[in-house]
Amino acid sequence: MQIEIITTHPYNDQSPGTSGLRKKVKVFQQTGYLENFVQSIFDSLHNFTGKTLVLGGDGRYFNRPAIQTIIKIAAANGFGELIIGQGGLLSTPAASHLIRKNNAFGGLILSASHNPGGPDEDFGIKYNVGNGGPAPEKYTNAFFQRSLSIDSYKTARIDDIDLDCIGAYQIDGLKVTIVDPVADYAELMQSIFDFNLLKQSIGSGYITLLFDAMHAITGPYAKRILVDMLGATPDSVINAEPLEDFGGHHPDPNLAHAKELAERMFNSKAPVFGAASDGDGDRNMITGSHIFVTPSDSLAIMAANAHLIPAYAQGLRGVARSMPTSQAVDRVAARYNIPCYETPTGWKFFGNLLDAGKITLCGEESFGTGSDHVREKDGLWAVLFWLNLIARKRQPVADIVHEHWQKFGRDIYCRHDYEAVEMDIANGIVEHLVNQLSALPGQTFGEYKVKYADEFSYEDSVDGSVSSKQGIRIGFDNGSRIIFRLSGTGTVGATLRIYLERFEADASKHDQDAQTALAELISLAEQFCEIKKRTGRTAPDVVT
Ligand code: VG1
Ligand code: CO
Repeated sequence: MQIEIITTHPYNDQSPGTSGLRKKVKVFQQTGYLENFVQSIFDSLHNFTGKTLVLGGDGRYFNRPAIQTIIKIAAANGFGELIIGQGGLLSTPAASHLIRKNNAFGGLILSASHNPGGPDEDFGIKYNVGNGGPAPEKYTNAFFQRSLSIDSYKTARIDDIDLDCIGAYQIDGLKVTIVDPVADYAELMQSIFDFNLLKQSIGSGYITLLFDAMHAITGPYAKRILVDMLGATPDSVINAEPLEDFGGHHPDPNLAHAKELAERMFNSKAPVFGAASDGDGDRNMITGSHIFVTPSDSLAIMAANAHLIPAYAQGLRGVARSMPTSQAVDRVAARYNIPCYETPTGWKFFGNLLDAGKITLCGEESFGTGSDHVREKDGLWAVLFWLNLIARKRQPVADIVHEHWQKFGRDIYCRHDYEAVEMDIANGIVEHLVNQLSALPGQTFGEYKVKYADEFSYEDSVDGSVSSKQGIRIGFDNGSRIIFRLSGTGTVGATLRIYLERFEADASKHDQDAQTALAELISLAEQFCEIKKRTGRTAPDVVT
């Protein structure tokens, strides 16, 4: 294999965010941009000669050329085998599973997740380590440092690989294996859930369902598992064909972006269960006939009922949630006397807890839930979890949710996103918030008395690493919280996320609309951060 060393110049903006490096496609198309980042990753890793790398992406625009480029750089850097999803496709959880199943050294996942795709939209790349999970911060920091001084990359002079043909090729010392992106993942799902019960419940018509793949990666997965294996009617999966631009939409599974699903779940002929997933298949939105389940509640309900699922019948070792996720799961953990961990936003912080066997389930308010079966959040897994729950409990989604609230109380919750805020304004808001923190504790605002106000800092209980500045928290005496964070996945300006939460124990008040129930906290949040005042905006761009 002929290897070339190509001279390059460093870019100064290759710092990975919450989940990998995300930029506009046009940025990635600059000379050497992708190459630099991939070489910076390989330069920061050690002892991988002859080892296996998993490679795949969510199929968005630029996926295929990027994979061909990466194959050549990986070959030149000495990997022994590349396992690639057919067509260059792999959902994020399926990639995580392939890394684990094949004892691979790591994997590169090409995705910008829920961000839009297309020539003028977003692309992304993320490195996952040998446990199948996103690279922890010590790696991502090293990648960035290396990218600032890189002056050359290595590439192999080989022809493009035919990504569409399943099979193995040998190119000198390199083996390239093109695999069915769905098969191993489907088998894993079969080992976790009660597929016979699901087949019966769907076949008998007890469960009717609608899954919106949003023209993203989960289409082929949902068709194979829900339709071919479990017998759902083919029209149960909508927007099933992956498109490079996701049909021009945001592949973001929430009521705002999964419009068709939202409409059908709230009309008179609504199916029993409805769900959607995001660009790379790691997120999930759960709905039932005339009900939307907030992700924080979904995590808590899953934890409370996990013993009904074959793989978790022995109970949970512990649970974890990201800091802005509601405290609903904490109540379940307390009731069952299992540990509950609070981590910063981003799946990379769950990896150590999962590896150490401290937790079995974990989740985030941003439509992500997962378990120790892989090291990523997993959209279809959550869908199958809920289907299995409905089949076992023989209850509609709304009843499951209401029963849960009766037992544990309801953590009324919502998130407001202000997108593409000018950087200077966003930084000004954060500074303004930080300046107030020391004076807030003890102050009373209406029925809310501030108990603590700080910037969240996390110490990993497994390796002792510390991650600071992970969001601003204002907590009140009655358990309510307001949290402010700047997004680490956007590509235009800054996105301010405001998370609001209030506990309601009284079952007669559980049916309130969240925005109404949280109105006082919402206006307090504005008083603290002044986003409307400073931007002239009147409302958030997205409310979830
Ligand atoms: C967002 C979510 C976070 C999630 C991350 C990656 O990050 O808030 O919970 O882990 O996206 O998810 P941020 O920094 O924009 O708030 V995905 O599905 O984009 O890989
Ligand atoms: Co995603």
